[in-house]
Amino acid sequence: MAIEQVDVPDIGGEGAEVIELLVAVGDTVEVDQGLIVLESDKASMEIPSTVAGTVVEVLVAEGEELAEGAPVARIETAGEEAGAASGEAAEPEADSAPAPEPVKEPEKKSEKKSEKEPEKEPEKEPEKKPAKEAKPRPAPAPAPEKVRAAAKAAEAPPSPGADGDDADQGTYAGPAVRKLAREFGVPLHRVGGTGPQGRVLKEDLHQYVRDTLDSDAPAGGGALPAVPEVDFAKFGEVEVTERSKLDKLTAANMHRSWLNVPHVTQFDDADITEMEEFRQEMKGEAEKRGTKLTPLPFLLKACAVGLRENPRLNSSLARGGEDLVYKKYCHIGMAVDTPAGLVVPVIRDVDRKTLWELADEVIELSGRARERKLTPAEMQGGCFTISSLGNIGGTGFTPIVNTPEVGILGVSRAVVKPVWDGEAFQPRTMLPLALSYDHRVVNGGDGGRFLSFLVELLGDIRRLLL
Ligand code: CAO
Repeated sequence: MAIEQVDVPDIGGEGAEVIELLVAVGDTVEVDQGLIVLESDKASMEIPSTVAGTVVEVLVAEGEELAEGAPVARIETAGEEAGAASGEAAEPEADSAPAPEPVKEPEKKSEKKSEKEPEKEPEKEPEKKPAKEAKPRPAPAPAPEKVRAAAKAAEAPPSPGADGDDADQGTYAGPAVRKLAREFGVPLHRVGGTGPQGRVLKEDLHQYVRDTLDSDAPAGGGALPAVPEVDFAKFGEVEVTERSKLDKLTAANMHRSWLNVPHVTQFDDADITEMEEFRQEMKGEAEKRGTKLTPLPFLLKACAVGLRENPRLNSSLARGGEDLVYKKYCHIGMAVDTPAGLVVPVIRDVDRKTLWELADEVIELSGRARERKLTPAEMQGGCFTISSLGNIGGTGFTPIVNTPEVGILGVSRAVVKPVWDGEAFQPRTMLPLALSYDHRVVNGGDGGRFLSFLVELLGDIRRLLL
């Protein structure tokens, strides 16, 4: 028997909060089985087990902030323990059956915590405890205890004078939030915490700053009039559910884009009759390859060619609008509708990939998006976004630009329509497209040219080769 420790892998360089524990002490886990769910500002992701065995210790709690290398759990495996096995043989967990132990764990934790807490600088401890430090220790048990104690200490109210504000005692917040509050000069105790046990989250701080700015804005100025709270229960039965962090982040991003970006949306229909014939012909081959060729890979390809020909659509504003950054790469985001909320994984180098490669990547990324297994890095670096509601329906919608990108293509359901060819109506498969763009960067001419070009490309997909 050996005890292996599972740590947080590379999660894209930033800290993330534990929002769910997927296992408990005594559970049997397989390799790649999720142990916990982390949620950062950009994504929620499962942290998988790297070994198979029985969970003997869960080293984190919901609400803790973790970074790469932080210990997650200790797992008893069937294999031989590498290195200092003799030192660990004396440990109770290694000698006895692990399952009956968990009841005692919380007491152990708090004892160790009170012993070690006073010397710690709460704000910095969790980041300072990567697994790389903990792993080489001959007896691994004390290291995770320390980590846990440190994480708790970081989350707990600071000791008087620790951050110079005694009034913040009794306020729970993670180290990153405390740091941000200090930078803004925000008294934490005034911020209403919406996290577990009233813990102050980063979004709470953002909201506090926004509210303060709004309330300070001169009457008749740019402040948004507040929407009054309504007691809906007065009018009938209601059920109140707490929104997921992802949901709230999406809402904040949409709001920011809506308020900052002057949107224009242009519409057109692409005649995809021939493209659809080709796609249907390819269905057998797609099946043989173990993939599925939907209209989306064609749209990705057409957008890549369109962006190459209309580089303004592949740019972003920088330095507060002083500069325009033209991107020489072509990474396109695709909106994916998941049970946890809207996510936008980014397909890299679309211009250099074949339709088959794009088809595979659409399936792979949308699958992992729905399983909450995307990393933050996989949602960064987009140049343009496609939001396809083709599988859901509708005749058109006005997508919101995913700023700092300057364009987004909304795709609705293709339908067969009678189209006048100059002599008679012909049944043609028409795909409704809506291009929204940032009018600070893209003018009507750019937008019109880009959309007309897309329509041409999709109308005759041979042109994608040119
Ligand atoms: N017109 C007609 N049929 C369409 C279509 C369109 N525009 N787009 C897709 N379809 C068809 C596909 O061809 C497939 O049918 P077949 O199996 O017969 O070929 C079926 O609809 C299902 O497609 P899919 O959803 O599995 O795959 P996709 O490549 O079209 O889309 C994805 C993938 C991830 C974009 C999609 O599943 C999704 O999540 N869409 C929602 C995006 C969203 O929420 N946008 C709004 C953001 S703003 O709130």
